[in-house]
Amino acid sequence: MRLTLAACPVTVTSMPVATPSRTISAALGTDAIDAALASALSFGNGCPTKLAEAMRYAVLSPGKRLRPRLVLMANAACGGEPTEALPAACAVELIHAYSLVHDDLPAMDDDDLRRGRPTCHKAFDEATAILVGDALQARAFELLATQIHPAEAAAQCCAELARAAGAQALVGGQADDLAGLRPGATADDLEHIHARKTGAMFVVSLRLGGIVAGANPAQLAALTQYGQRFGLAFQITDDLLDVTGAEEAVGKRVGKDAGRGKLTYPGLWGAERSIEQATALIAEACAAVDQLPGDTQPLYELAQKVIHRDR
Ligand code: GRG
Repeated sequence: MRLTLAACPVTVTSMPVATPSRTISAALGTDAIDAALASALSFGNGCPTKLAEAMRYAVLSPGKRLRPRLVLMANAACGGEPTEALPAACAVELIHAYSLVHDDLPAMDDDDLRRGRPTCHKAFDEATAILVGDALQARAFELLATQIHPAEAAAQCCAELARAAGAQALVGGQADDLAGLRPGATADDLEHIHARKTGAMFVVSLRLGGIVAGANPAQLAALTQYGQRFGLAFQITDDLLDVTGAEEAVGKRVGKDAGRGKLTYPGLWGAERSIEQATALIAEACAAVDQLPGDTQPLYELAQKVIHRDR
């Protein structure tokens, strides 16, 4: 079932009015991202054929490419030249793909379906899936260090991505999520997990796009605000899709959260309030980037898609 706002009497008043503008060019859409990812995963001597095949299987499978698109859109919103941000776009998607591969392992979420296909450890084997994650992380930082210019921007991108993917963010959030929330946990407890597990990768995607464009601190702060709100709205809709989504559309097993007694936003607030909250967050996200000097239209459009998505 598609998420719908029809039942939700929310008037979004703070949404900036979209002005006709240059939209992100087709050359920087998902086809360009996939071509750059394929090129980043072409290894020469030394990489075993099976490992390279499994890395490509995990990364090039039909995901939404939200994080790399956010890198390019943030770059355009800060007046950059998005082709220069493509290595950063690839780097965040490699980290994201690694996290999905490891999350699907039996020791973690134990899933057999991802992006509409068998998970990496099912299509290959567990040891290969672990190594895929290891190698994708290393490749992500290699791309940033060697293909982002100038060197100061490369170093900042490496530091920010490392922090977002590390113990205080993605990995820490995952560890707390696996540990589970105590009975009586609140929306703040849930947000503390999701801000690290889901939100940090969205925030860093936007910031990397800005850094490559030479954004100033105020512009990076605006991108951070957009990313925090976008990330939380995305998580709320992710939880809603687990309740209402169709497995073929979502591309992964649904109904898992309730089956495991996991605390979710619809579980905490109900579906209608969850949709209202996601809608309000998206309006705030769009308002946050209102003053950026470049083309913000793609950021507005992607934010809208998050609350109307069916996958
Ligand atoms: C293993 C360190 C480690 C972390 C795993 C990614 C993750 C953390 C868990 C996956 C479970 C999950 C549903 C997380 C919430 C949101 C999320 C990251 C969804 C997947 O992202 P999408 O929808 O995926 O952007 P695609 O396939 O479109 O790229």
